[in-house]
Amino acid sequence: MRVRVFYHDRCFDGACSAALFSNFVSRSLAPGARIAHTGLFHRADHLFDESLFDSDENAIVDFKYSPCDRVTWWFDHHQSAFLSAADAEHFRRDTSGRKFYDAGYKSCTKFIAAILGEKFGFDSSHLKRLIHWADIIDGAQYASARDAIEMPHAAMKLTLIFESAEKNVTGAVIPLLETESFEDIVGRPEYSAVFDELFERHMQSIDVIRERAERRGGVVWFDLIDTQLTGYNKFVPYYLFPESTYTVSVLDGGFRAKISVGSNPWAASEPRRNLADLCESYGGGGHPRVGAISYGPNEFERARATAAEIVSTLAAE
Ligand SMILES: [Mn+2]
Repeated sequence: MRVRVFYHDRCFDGACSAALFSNFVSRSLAPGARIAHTGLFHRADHLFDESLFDSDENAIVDFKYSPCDRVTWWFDHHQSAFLSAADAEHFRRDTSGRKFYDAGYKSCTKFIAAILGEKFGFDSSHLKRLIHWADIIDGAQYASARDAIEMPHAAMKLTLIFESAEKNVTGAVIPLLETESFEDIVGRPEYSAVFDELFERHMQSIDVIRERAERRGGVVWFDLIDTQLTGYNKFVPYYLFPESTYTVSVLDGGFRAKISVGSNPWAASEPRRNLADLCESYGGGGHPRVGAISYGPNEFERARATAAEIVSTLAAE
């Protein structure tokens, strides 16, 4: 049997979800199955290349719903899980008993562990560190902004590698997550060298963001399009501006012009605006506390205009 697991790429929770589901496949669902992993990104044009739904079981974890009938498993916890009302309706009518959605979970990994335990009798306690850390990292449950910036734990270091390494290593690490500790993975020579370089760049990005950031009301806003940065640690703004409530940024993500909208996990009062709703109104999505919008690779002016509108909206809160 062949199984293909599609996961949210360059995302710690996406990788942990893929590792946990693959572990369930090889230990319980179909021992001996050949398992392949395929990463998915949010982008302005097509999300799914349906020709890749080529296996006996095609599973999607931590990513949007696909109504394609060759998809046999689905787990997601994003508020923006459905591209359209028709997709949501398609999910509602599903009778396979293998498609699951709960936006109440902070991580898809913990959601999958709960469902596999409850409905399929799968004990995932041997992966409890994986599940624990996916929930901390995807739920932004760090003790402080300083903790999030300094990345003292190996799971945090691995997150930086997933999100920022020039060569995407997420797919190569997924099988290791089933058997090795985060410390051992990050300690491998090929990854520790990558981490050191990225951490250095991460530290430099703090200076770039400090230089570029402007405050408007409770909003910190910055434009990184003409910098070398293709991403940044989303907690840097709150480390630099602990009083802020929201962050809006635009950057050149290579295959997309990306607008990121976030809220301060350590804000004195709970941010009121649902950022998934706000991003959905521009064709993006996410979670209530963090969202993003992707435009075409050269639509920088359009991205800047949208970001400016969002800054005005959030500054008026
Ligand atoms: Mn997730």
